[in-house]
Amino acid sequence: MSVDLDQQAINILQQNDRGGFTIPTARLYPYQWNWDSAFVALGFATFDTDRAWCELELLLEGQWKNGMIPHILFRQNDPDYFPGPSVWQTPTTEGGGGIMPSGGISQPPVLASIVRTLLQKTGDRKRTAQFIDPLMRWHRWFHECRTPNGLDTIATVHPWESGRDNCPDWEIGLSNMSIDPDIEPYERMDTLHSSALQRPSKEQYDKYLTIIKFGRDHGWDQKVLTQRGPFLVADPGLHFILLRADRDLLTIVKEFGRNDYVAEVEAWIAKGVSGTDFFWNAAIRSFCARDVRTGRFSDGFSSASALCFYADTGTDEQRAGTLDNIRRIQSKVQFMLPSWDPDHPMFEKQRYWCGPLWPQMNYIVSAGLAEQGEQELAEKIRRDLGTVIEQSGFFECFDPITGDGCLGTEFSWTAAIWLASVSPHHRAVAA
Ligand code: 9WN
Repeated sequence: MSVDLDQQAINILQQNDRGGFTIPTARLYPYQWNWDSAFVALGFATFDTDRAWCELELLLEGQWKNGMIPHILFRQNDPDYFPGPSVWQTPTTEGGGGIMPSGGISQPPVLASIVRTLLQKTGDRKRTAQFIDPLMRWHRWFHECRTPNGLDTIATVHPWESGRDNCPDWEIGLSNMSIDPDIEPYERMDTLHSSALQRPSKEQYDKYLTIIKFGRDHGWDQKVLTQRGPFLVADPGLHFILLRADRDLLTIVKEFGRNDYVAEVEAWIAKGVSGTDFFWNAAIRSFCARDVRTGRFSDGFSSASALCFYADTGTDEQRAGTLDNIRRIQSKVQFMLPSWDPDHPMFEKQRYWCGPLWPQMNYIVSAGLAEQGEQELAEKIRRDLGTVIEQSGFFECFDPITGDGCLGTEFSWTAAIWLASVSPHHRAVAA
């Protein structure tokens, strides 16, 4: 049974291959996405290490002059997706952008951590070395362009940058925003390819487009977008993922004797560790998103709240509170870990980031818990992902109560995480 699933997963990655890079799923997401590609490389690495490196190399092709690696690379125009390149209108290199049209925001920087994993798996120093400068430039961009004045942590300007698009976390920022009356009328494509009941609302889309319009009107000047844009929320997901990635980048630069970079990365790590407190919502003993301008906390436990272990940060009390919340949630759902708190009034078990469990998030949550000695919870999260995939197939995300698959089918990161971590044979097939 699972040998067949291994083969199915390999077939999915090969079918979604568009010539060296992989789309997340046909029709719904027909371009190369940033953190998707990074996770996908882990899957390719189990049967074709050259192809795994290639996925990441092509992602670097989209890097902007200012160091940002965008969330989507538009190598061609595909009418199946909205908003496409004609809406984003990002500059090309001469205007400070990249060599190809792209999104004007970034996505969670898991790349350095995955490059480190590939280095460990393949021992390929030559291919690793070419990532060092681009990774430094990207992380520096996060630390410089996404750190708001007066704050000691990064924040995000658009829910899409967090990768957790319509998580209820963003209400603290979206509820302060008004919709720009000048956004052009538009037709959504996502709700043609998948159920509208599982996707973000019309009001949320209007606000997503309002932020894009602001970026476009300001020539995608990233500092202006951070300081004056319509939305500014600090996200524990981005914070913990960047801190972990900074740690992995430090290991890489040291291993490659790049002493010129060591002090700078160490300073980023120190900033990340001290910035962790900003996210601590003592009222619910969870790391939560926080609106930077009002200081208001979000009030639910998300799967990103659990990433403090992955980032190896937080006090004993903060870690204990996080574990208590995870255990409380475990008693409420069949399959761990949902993306949003089942006790919160905005929990919806099949609506995108309002409840479903997500393979790539749970992979890093589980890895962090295992590294910090919480084997039982780590294994429960890993096994539950295997069970829902066996039960329903390679969906984008899954209902945590029934295990039903939601949204995109034949999904690349689900196939990749299956191969790299969940399949009973994952160790045997690893390169
Ligand atoms: C916007 C591709 C991406 C993921 C995100 C997920 C979803 C896009 C969308 O799909 O976002 O970036 O149009 O809904 O939320 O995490 O990278 O799989």
